[in-house]
Amino acid sequence: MDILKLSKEVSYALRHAPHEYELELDKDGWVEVHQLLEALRETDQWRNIQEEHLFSMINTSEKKRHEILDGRIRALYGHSVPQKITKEIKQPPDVLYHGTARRLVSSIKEHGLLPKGRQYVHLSVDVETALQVGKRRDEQPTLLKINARKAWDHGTIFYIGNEKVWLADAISEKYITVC
Ligand code: HQG
Repeated sequence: MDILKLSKEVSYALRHAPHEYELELDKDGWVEVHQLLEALRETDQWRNIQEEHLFSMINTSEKKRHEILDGRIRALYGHSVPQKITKEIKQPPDVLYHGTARRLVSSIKEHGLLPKGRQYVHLSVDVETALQVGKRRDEQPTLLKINARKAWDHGTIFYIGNEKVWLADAISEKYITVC
């Protein structure tokens, strides 16, 4: 079982394309584990997939992308489905980071951080994680420092994705410093 490939397909199904799998996410992004398993088993590649493979996908991943609770599974962040996934509002750490491509910085300085193709802007709790995110788009990514304390105090809503990933609807350029 190729667990990395499985994780990518589960992310695709639960973040972007549940309808391709005849799945319906509830408002918090959950689906029944057995429904996901049945949908995956329809392809040859995942014919023998069991719940234990989903557990090992979650337990061996360096990022906490998915969670299973009471027979249901969901992606914790990254959604692009049309129906808005509700996330828990929470006061963020005072400082958050975002890693991005050098070519995007001038637009971000002008318009702030926008969710683009996803439902939320994604922010990292530490520099290393933010740079890893940015490296997906640029081998020498730019690090942005977010004054999350000030943004929160001034009314920006933040949501928790997992312990390392925070979400926001948008971040005004007023709270962003280019490092
Ligand atoms: C950029 C992965 C121009 C933004 C990662 C980013 C993360 C702007 C891109 C998670 C902009 C959106 C999300 C503006 C934002 N003008 N560009 N005003 N505002 N952008 O992929 O944060 O590994 O949707 O800087 O690790 O890169 O899949 O967001 O470059 O946690 O679990 O628009 O996805 O997680 O790109 O990544 P994305 P992201 P996984």
